[in-house]
Amino acid sequence: MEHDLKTLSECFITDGTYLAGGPFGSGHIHETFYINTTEQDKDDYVLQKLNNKVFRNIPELQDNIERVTVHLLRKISAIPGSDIKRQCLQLIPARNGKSWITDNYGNFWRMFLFIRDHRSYDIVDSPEKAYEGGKAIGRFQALLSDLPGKPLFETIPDFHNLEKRLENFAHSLNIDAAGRVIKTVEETDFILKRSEEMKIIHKLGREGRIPVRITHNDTKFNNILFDKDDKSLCIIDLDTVMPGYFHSDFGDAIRTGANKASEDEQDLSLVNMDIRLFEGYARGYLSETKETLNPVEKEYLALAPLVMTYEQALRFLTDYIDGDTYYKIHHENHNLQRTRTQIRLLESMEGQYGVMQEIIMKLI
Ligand code: ADP
Ligand code: GN1
Ligand code: MG
Repeated sequence: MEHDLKTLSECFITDGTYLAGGPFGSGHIHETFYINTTEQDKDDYVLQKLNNKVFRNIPELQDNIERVTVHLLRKISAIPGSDIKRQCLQLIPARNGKSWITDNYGNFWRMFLFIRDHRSYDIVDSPEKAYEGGKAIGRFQALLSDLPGKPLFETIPDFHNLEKRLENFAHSLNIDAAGRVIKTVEETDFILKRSEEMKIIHKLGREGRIPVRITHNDTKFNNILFDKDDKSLCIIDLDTVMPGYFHSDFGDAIRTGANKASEDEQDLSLVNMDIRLFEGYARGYLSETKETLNPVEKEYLALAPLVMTYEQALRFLTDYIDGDTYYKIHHENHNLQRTRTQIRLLESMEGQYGVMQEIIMKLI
């Protein structure tokens, strides 16, 4: 559907005048548009049509984002020399007094300040960038550790709860809504064989051996923006900031940032985890969090990338079997392709797990 981006943009209190807008970025969830303004010296914006099938309670979601962005802004602006327009994600208020609007079709929209002169990477090519990414995630967690007020709203219940995801998977296999189960025998077998060992982090949480903290929960590498010198600038995509375990953030960034190929690479021979990128990322992350992590969190850190890659394989496979109801896809077998890539990546991590553990031991 064509959207009237000009009229929608004018529902928000922007500084510059609307010039043009078009699709932007490679996110899998929302529809994101870049809004260019006429004046050279005024800000540009990002307009998003929110996916309210994935996020069922938009007012609570936006309340979380308001609280988180205000807190980050307060802390980052106190740092001398900070560039808050580029280091803080900032919501633009709507004219209705809220931070979102609804259009005539019942769609929800919000607007952010566009972070100027940034770089974003779907694939990471150097340990230095990986280090910067790790540092950024660790710092983000530290900055949010003293968020005041009630616990954040759980925007997607049980988001990283593997037990629940495996239950849903079993249900999807039974229903076979798209008649695709027959095409996924090998992948399903791979998933089911590992289900017990992959639940470990969740079990540790339930037993109170690792604490619930405030985490980002979607630390895909392209949600970390960099500046032109490849120093990390800002973490975006704050929809899933909520209570969680540090392991999810540590692991998911490696899943995406230490893979030599893209998340949906067709040529599986190109998919593998580069141990130098893992080392760089872990070094950066631990430089910020070493003092905070408890001994059990440290002990299981090396397992986190395997668990998150497993979870992602499971999520893509479930969506394929359900008939592609969750992720945006670009071709018919996209979710199956993505599943196979994640499976190959997990095999690569399994082969290097001993070295991953040694690296973490050395760094803590
Ligand atoms: P999704 O949940 O669909 O991934 P994101 O919030 O991550 O949505 O936005 C999609 C993409 O839009 C990002 O990967 C990034 O490239 C771009 N983007 C989002 N917010 C901003 C911003 N404030 N400034 C610059 N680019 C942004
Ligand atoms: C989605 O929103 P985006 O594209 O950054 C998803 C993540 C997945 C990722 C896989 C809210 O991330 O959990 O890991 O796709 N976000 C949500 O590419 O489900
Ligand atoms: Mg994103």
